[in-house]
Formats: sequence, C-alpha cells, structure tokens
Amino acid sequence: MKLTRRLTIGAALALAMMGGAAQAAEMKIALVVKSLGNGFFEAANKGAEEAAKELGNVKIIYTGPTSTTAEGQIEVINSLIAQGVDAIAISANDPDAVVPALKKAKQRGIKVISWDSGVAPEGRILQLNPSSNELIGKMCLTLAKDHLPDGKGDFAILSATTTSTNQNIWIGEMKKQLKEFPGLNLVTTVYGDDLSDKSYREAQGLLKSHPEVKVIVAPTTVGVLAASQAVKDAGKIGQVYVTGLGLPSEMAGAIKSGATKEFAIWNPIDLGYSAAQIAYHLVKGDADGKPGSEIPAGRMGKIKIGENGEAAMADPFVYNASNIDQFSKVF
Ligand code: RAM
Repeated sequence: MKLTRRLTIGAALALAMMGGAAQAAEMKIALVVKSLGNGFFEAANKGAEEAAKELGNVKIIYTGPTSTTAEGQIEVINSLIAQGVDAIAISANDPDAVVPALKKAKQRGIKVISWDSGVAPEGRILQLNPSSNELIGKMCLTLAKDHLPDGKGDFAILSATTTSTNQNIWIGEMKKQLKEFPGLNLVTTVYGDDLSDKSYREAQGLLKSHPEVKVIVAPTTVGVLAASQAVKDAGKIGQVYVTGLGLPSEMAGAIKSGATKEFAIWNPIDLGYSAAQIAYHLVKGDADGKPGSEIPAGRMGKIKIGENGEAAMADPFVYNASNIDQFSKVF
C-alpha cells in the first residue's frame, strides 16, 4: 500500500514536472533575412524582439546568409528545420527557389510566412507587405520626378538582385505607371544585389555609361546609400540625384551632401514587429492566416489578410532635410 502510494505520488510529481517543462518550452520564431549586415533587417529585428518581449516566452532567431542568395537561404532553412523551430518568417531572395525547403518545413509542423520580399503562395501561409505595391511604385516615380527640373528627364533604376520578389514587383509597378509620368524616361535597370560594394560599382558604371541619366532611383536601402556615395565621390552632386527607398539613419549624410533631396520608407521596426506577432499567433493556433481572416498584432492592431493571401501595412513616408535628424535616431 505504502509503496503504491509512493509510486503514485512519484508518478504525479513526474507528470507535473513534465507538464511544467512543456509549459516553459520557449516558442522559437526564426526571422530569416535576405542577408546579414543590412540595417533595414536589423531594424526589423528590433521590432521582432519587441514583440517577443511583449508576448513572453518567445525567442527570435535572427538569421540569414552572408550574401543575398536563395542557395544561402535554403541552407539556413534546412538548419532551422533541424533545430526544430516553431515558425519561419522569411524575406526571400527568390520567390520560387526557397519553396521546396519551406514545404519541408511545413511538413515538420513549422508555420511559414513571408514578409518584405515574398515567397510564392505554395511556400507560405501568407505574405506581409510593408505597404501597397502600387503605392510604392508610384512613390518611386514621384520622387524621381521631383528631383528633375520641370519633372522631365532620363532616369535609371539601381535594384537589388534580379530575383528579389519585392524589388521586381515594385519595378513592375513603376513600369506600369510610367504612362502617368509623361516627362520620365527609364533608360536602364542595373542590379547591385543588395551588397554595398557591388551597388556602388553599378552606380559608378551608370554614371559613366549613361551621362544622360539625371536621377538614379534605388528601391533598396543598400542601393540608395551606395548610389548616393558614388554620386558624391564622382563630384556629381547637383548634376545627378539619387532617390528611392532608404533608411533615415543611413541616408542622413546623403541629405546633408545634397546627393539626395528626399527619399521614402515605411517603418521597418513595425514590419518586423508585425511579422513576429503573426508568426506567434499562427503557432498558438488562435489564427489561421487564411485569406479574408484577421490576425491580432499587438500595438499594430489587427492585420487583415486579403483574398490573395497577402496583407499590407502603412503608406511609405517621405524624408528630407526637414525631418531627417529626427528620424535618423529611430531607424
Ligand atoms: C533593402 C532590402 C529590403 C527592402 C528595402 C527597401 O534593405 O532589399 O528587402 O524592403 O531595401
């Protein structure tokens, strides 16, 4: 009798301990970025960390390849599967190449979403866009126009990689909307792969091979920074302008030098925060992310998933000499 009781108590204790351990298991959310060392993604990670703190018992694994390749991301995804993470939130270097690895993650019960730079629908539950793609395209053209005398002249695009989902969509939008900007003439598009040195060289090349180009539009924070530096180093400030999507903290110098008059971006901290919130609720199971549904996202309110399986956050905001000092302290 005594022994049975002791055994029962022992079993109960063991069960309680196991239950306790299960409750204490931290939720692991991987934030997979295009590459490490990009200030935009570091700001997004800040937001993801903020969400993790708020939610409690959540660990953010900030990771990505050193170079902006799909191959590098596939390796990262495979290692996250091996680690047994609960969710993967990826900004993809290629919408299709990462799909098989992400499908494997899904088979292992990992919740997969894409954010910033999307993945094809079969590879993820939903895609979180920073803003409306149409609006971003229009914003880039408006910025180009505003840098040209009379809003007329030749411009070139300096993009990220040739396979980057988000930049390709935005460039597509720019091309579609060019007819509404009759003064603008797109001369060429070059690719700096979201690497500072390659972007700088591509910008230098543009300045040499296309002296008619008066504005370089870079819809990438890495590209816009490198191009403004290239214009400055070439002594072309006032002759060639650079604009596009940039981080205030990185572009303050370009605004001061005059290489750029204005540029735009959304809040990368809010974007990372929302991606982490969405991943958390998908893992918890209190949201399914299906088209037409809503997902709670803390201080960002509820995020609505459109019928296309995509959600969009706030409008981009314009930065110039009047507000750069204030915002360069934030992101
Ligand atoms: C770079 C990356 C990122 C993009 C921003 C604007 O940091 O390409 O994907 O959203 O620029």
